Amino acid sequence: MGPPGSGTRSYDVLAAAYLEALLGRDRRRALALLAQDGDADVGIAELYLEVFAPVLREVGRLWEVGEATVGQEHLVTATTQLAMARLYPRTFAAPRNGRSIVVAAVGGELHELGARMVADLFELDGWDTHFLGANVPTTAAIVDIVEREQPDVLGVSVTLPTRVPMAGELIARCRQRCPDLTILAGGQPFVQAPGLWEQIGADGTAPDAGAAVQLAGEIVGAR
Ligand code: B12
Repeated sequence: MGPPGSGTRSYDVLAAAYLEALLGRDRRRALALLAQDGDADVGIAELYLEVFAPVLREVGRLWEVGEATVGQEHLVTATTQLAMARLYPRTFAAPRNGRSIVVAAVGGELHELGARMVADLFELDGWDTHFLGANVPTTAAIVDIVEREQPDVLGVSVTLPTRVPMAGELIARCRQRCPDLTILAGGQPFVQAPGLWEQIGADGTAPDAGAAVQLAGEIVGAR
């Protein structure tokens, strides 16, 4: 892993320090750590994929084994959302590439950060992004946006295995209305079960937000 910005620390060392600060409920220190190398130099994709995502997964693991409280998990989540938003002046400054994507998670799915990372890294790559967030109450609401925006790609994010069937329903409905739409499905169930994306009718999946941008670029570029 390369050093963040002009500093000498690697991203995994930064991730460990960020997590430690947050488990100590010190968000001021956590946010200062991220800014230490000068925000302008730190890679946004690297921060997302090598600091925020592993830290969120680790706090989930700690919670599962009883070593982190729900409060600590919420603090990590809330601070990371803030840290992501703080990078937005740079995230949204990339030159446009003329492509667009809608990213959403279906009703009952409260996990939002993975989907948001996907949307943000597409934005950083120059796509126009329509991020609906987690828990969009009806599939009709998502279909409606897709019909109005006519994006190149729909990204459906799922974390809870119980939400996979509803994602499949959404994909089927979008196919009826927009036959040319490229649909990617992603999130932890798709990492754990290779081939699940195909079973629910998607055109592909990717294990992380960076790989999702690459795959979508390849598919849309080949059309
Ligand atoms: C934060 C969190 C929450 C928060 C979410 C807040 C929010 N605003 O997002 C809250 C407190 C709401 C929550 C609730 C619950 N959670 Co929770 N949560 C987590 C935690 C700690 C982090 C999630 C996260 O942000 N991960 C980091 C992101 C970046 O990773 P990611 O989602 O995998 O996304 C990446 C890729 O998958 C991919 N990707 C994602 N979407 C897409 C889409 C496309 C198209 C593509 C191509 C790629 C792609 O790119 C992303 C970025 O690289 C995880 C731990 C973990 N292992 O993730 C548990 C975890 C997901 N939760 C879990 C559970 C059990 C729950 C609850 C059921 C707990 C409960 N009993 O109430 C509820 C369910 C709520 C609901 N109905 O959804 C379990 C799920 C186990 C399972 N398989 O079912 C986990 C794994 C914790 C654990 N170790 O047990 N949770």
